[in-house]
Amino acid sequence: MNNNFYVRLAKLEHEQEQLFGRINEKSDDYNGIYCRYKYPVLTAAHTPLFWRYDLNAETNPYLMQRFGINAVLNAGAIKWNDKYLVIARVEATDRKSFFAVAESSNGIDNFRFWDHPVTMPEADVPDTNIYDMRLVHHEDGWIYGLFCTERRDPSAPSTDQSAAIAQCGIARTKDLKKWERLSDLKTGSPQQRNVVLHPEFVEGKYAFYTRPQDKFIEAGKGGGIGFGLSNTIENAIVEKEVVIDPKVYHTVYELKNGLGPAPIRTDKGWLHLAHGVRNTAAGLRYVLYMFMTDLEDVTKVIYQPAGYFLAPEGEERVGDVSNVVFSNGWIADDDGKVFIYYASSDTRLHVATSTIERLLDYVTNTAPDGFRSTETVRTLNGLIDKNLSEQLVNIDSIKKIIGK
Ligand code: M1P
Repeated sequence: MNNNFYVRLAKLEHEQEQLFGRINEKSDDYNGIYCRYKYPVLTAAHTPLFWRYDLNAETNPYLMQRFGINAVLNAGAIKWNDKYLVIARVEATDRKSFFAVAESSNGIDNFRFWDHPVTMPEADVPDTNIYDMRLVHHEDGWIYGLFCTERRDPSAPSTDQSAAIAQCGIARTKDLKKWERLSDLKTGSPQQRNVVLHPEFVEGKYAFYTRPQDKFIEAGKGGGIGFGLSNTIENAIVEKEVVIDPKVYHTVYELKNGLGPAPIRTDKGWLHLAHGVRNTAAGLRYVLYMFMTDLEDVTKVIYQPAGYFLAPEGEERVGDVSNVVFSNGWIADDDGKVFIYYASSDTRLHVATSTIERLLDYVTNTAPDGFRSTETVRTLNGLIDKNLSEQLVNIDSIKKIIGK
């Protein structure tokens, strides 16, 4: 018997049970809008040992990994049978991503992957890579998964092995296990990523949020969060794409942006979470921002706070693609609690919690971007003058109360 094999296996199992059993704690830096949790909810180390190791001492005497997982990131999310489910982008060490469902009973810790990843049927033209699924329980009764399907650019010369084309793949399911693949979304744009299905019919049609782009990385002439309708979902075609939330110079979404999860309906409007990208001397910086659209006219943005809602902090800032936060999944509970799943630096998945009430307060009461420093100072002076004139809070007495 190979004792070393069993000693190491016991250690690996023990460490993973400790990881699963670790209670997630709220971090101390609550900002009144949302609360981050201290520990990532999913990492590569959360994937089952039986995905990574051949657990037979005869065929794997050195207990070496036979399958490498590089990262677990950008996850769609849904409440299903009273469980919090995320469908994560799992990236193997061969760079290929695939989807895998993990579930938790409280949404903040003890996420465990289902035994098998999703076997996603391929489209007519096989996908080279698939990632970033947005899950939507549509009013037609199906659960849809919209995701990016990436393939090599067939027009690229053989000397160029990095030219790629991104499009929106569409699949549907009733149980998150068996998936039916539909045709990729067709639009007038050369490429698409970050496409999201609106959960309700609009004018009796399927409604899509898009992100038109000319190139694989740069949005180019395209960009902005677009919107369009399709008569069918089986062969979805968006003939007319209108940009509802454009890129804007010198904002956090100057270079490109993209919708995150499907919007949440509230009595004041549709709440949206999106990512914005700007360039810096250190490379691209991805942050999350929010906006709200009208209940009657879903293409009309009625509130949009200036700046970011959530930006990478501390350890979140470092990973495979540093200085990135990205979200494509959130869950709103019936009691108004909201679980926001976001990945940091294309490496791991986190959760932050808020409530519909707080998110509405944030979105409707934070000043919009004035697009110039003068306007930023005007906004700040408005707050300063209000506080100084009202004198509602005496900082010294608060310091006495909290003993500082
Ligand atoms: O690397 C950051 C993100 O880049 C892409 O997002 P976008 O299309 O907006 O640039 C996606 O590949 C995403 O998966 C990734 O997290």
